[in-house]
Amino acid sequence: MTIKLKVLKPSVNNMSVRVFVRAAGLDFEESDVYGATRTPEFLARNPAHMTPMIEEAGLPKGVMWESCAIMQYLSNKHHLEKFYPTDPAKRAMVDSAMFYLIGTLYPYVARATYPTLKFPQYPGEVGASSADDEAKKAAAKAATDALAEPLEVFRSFYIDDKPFIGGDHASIADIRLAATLEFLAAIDYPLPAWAKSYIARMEKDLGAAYSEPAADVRGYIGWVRSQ
Ligand SMILES: N[C@@H](CCC(=O)N[C@@H](CS)C(=O)NCC(=O)O)C(=O)O
Repeated sequence: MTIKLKVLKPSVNNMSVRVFVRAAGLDFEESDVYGATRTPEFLARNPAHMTPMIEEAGLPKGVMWESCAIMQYLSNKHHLEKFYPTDPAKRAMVDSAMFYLIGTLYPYVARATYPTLKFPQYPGEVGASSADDEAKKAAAKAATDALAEPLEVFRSFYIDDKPFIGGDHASIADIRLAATLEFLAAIDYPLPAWAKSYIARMEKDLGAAYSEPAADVRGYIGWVRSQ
């Protein structure tokens, strides 16, 4: 059955699933929902108005969102051991890396890059408040400075002496991490050498499955920076 995937192309949350369905060779149909995520029709199916979203008749509510959960679900459903190992200990590392990314690394990435990317920031954050430009710049800088620690955790703990978090092959956690790192180009973040070679290794390993969705993210970054 063809997977119906709803996406916003400049987003790295979306890039993760877009890379994954291509790399896994799944049968999918992708549609761009730019400007449509808050329409009554979309909200009726997905009250969180979030992409990436997949639609499948077999899902309890017919749709699901959250990039990591989508990759986990599709890996389980299609027995994609290579991307999401079934061995509990190996799987635990992949899960831990993804939770750490979503819960710790990504909020820093968003606060550091969203102002430049012209994406809305989350309520309660300095960037979304009525604070002046100086306070907003200081907040973005604090988030940028905070990136070094989780990045180093990915290198030293999750990747360690292997090419990927998944070992010899890119796992869904690697897809999620590499896509996230793409946004750091927006602020000219000085990526450590390991991260540059890691992204290159991902792109080499996954080929067009990686570079095609990455081109949309990179194209958007190039466009905002040219404004
Ligand atoms: N944690 C979620 C984040 C998803 C998310 O923030 N999606 C944004 C694009 S980056 C979105 O669809 N926004 C549209 C909206 O809220 O209307 C994931 O990893 O999938």
